[in-house]
This record gives sequence, C-alpha cells and structure tokens, in this order.
Amino acid sequence: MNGRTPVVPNRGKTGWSMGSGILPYPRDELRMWRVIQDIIDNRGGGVLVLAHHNADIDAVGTAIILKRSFPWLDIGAFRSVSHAGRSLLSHVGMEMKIDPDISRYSLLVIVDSSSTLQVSDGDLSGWPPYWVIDHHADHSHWDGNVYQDPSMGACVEIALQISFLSGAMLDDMMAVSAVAGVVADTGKFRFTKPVDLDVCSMVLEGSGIKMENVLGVIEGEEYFDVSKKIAQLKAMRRVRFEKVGDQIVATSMVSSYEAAAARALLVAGADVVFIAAERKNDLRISSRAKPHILALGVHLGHFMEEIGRETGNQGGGHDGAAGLNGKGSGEKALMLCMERMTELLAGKLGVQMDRKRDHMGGRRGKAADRQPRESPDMEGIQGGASRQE
Ligand SMILES: [Mn+2]
Repeated sequence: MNGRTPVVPNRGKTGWSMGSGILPYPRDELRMWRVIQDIIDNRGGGVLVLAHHNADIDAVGTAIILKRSFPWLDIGAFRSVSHAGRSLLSHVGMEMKIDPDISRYSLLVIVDSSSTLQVSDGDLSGWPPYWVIDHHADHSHWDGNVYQDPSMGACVEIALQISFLSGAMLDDMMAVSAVAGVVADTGKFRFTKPVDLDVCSMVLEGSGIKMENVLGVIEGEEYFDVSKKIAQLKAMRRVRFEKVGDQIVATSMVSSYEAAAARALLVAGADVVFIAAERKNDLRISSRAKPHILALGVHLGHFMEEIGRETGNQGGGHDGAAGLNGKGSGEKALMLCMERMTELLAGKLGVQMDRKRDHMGGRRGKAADRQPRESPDMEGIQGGASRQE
C-alpha cells in the first residue's frame, strides 16, 4: 500500500498529537526507553518480535508497527496467525514467520501475550532474554522483563508509544495497524475507553487512511472465511446454557475460532459465554461477557485466573474478555466455568439457583440419545443436530 508521507507527531503536554486526538506519553517512560535501548543494542544478534498463537489483529498490528519503526526486526508468531491477522499482513504486504527458530536471536520482544503458554509449549529453557509488551493486566506467569499498561485497550497503542518515543514517524501501514488493533480489541469500540478513541482520532487525522479501509481489512474476511462461519454455527448447535434470574450463561465447544464463536453466542442472546477449543492435547477457553454483567462486578480475567488455578492451567485477561490456555478436558473445564459463573451471578443478582429447574442446556450428542425437551425454549436449539465431529 502506498500512502501519505509519514508524519512527525507533535509533542504536547500529556502526549503526542496530530491535530486532533492524542496518544498519551507512556506510563513508564524510563522502562520504555530500556525496551528501545535493548532493541537497538541487540541489532547485531537479531531481535524477534514474537506474537501469540493464532496471532490476532492486535498482535499482528503491534508487530507491524514495531517492524516499521525498527526495520531490522524479524516478526513471527507461535504456531499460527489468525485469518484476520493474515488479512492485515497481506494488506500491508508483510509476512510473519511461523514458529521461528528462537535460538537464533539474542532478544525476543513478546507482544500481546499474558502467559508463557501463548507463545511456547511451556519450556523456556534456551530462550534468549526477552521483553513482554502487553496491555493485559496479569503477568504473574512471566519471569522476565515486562512492559505492561492495562490502561490501553490494545497493544498497538503501546507499540505506537515505543515508535514515537524512539523518534519514528507515523506511516499508513502503522496507521492501519493501529486503528485495526484498537477496533478489534475493543469489540469495534463496544468496550472502548476514551483513550482508545483519542488514539484512533489522532491516527486517522495524521495519516492517509480512512476508517472504511480499516473495517474493510477486518470485516472483509468475515464474509469469505467459510471455516469461521462453520465454527460459529457449530458453536450454536452445541450450546448449553443456564438461566440465572433473567441472565443467560452459555458454553460450547469448537475446534478453532473460539473467540468468534463466543461473539456469535453473545449476539444470539447469551450474557456470559465460555467456548472451549480442544486440539490434540491443547485446551483453550475463550470467555466473553456483556457490559451489564461487568457492571455487576464480574471480572472475567480474575474469574479465568481462578479457573486456571483450579485446573492447573493459565487463565486471565480483561474484565469482559478473558481466556485460559493449557491441557485437559474442555468438557470438564466448561462444566466448572458454568458452575462457578452461575453461582457467582446468583450471588450478585440475589437469586436462588435451582439447578434442576433452571438447566435448559442443549445436549451435545447424537440425535438418538437426546433427552425429551424440557421447555419450549429448547425449540430450535437442538434441531438439526444430526451429526457431530
Ligand atoms: Mn490485544
């Protein structure tokens, strides 16, 4: 993509600006300088920006912004890049290495990852020194250097701070990556904070890109990604749900696209969702909650951290979007999530739980061994569930 001449941001009192909007100065400028210094000092030995498995738009966008600022960086992802991430990469004409040979580098910059299992199989022996750059809140799983700023809605915003602090200018590739990362990580601004809007405003003002370019990159693949559409529909077929007062907690299983499946179930009517993805020995759970659930004092990041502890895995994340990575049975972990979340909500809402009466979840299984329908609410939920993977 070619675009407008890169722009130098103005230095204001509280942050960088470009006419309208503002990118606040880093919360810890000295620590951010240490990151930049290490990236520069390790130029000779090789520096790798490593994104988490199934690297999403925010992780990929962060890697692109860093690469534009420090061209000698290699960018890569553990195991895979998501479809949306690949769509952003092809838009800017870049590629990411899958499972790069980590021993070749003298410094790693791990982005958008709150746990070691997102970027490794758990064995960090033989790893070079590393920095973790992230906007998730909990980093107790990391022993190395962490630059963390949970006040930012997306990791791309921290990457932009690193760029501007090091003296880089804003070009259109960085601009698309920045706005795309924020749009993706705030659920298209549903969970945005004022700061994220300020950053988008600044980037749109200071670049040649338009919001429709960004949404084109993010949404374009939604219509053509048939495996994602199928994953979402399968998640709906396999859904189980419980009612707590007038709120619905839902769980389901997919083999991939767990985040997309979680969003689909929220749109379909669930208020809190847990989706498990089991592949070979790996288990991932993605959870999402609507804002009115967060307003009750529910924090999914803390919730998943606790579920992680109980199942011997690593969990954590944001209040409205969190996850878990590790091993074990998805079925069992989902049952635990359902049990704990319904208890938690019952407490918050002051309602009595009667498991027998309230359980209306669809069963996962063959049509022949389905139980009799318990309520009209099940109409349509189980219909057509004639095969399973
Ligand atoms: Mn992120």
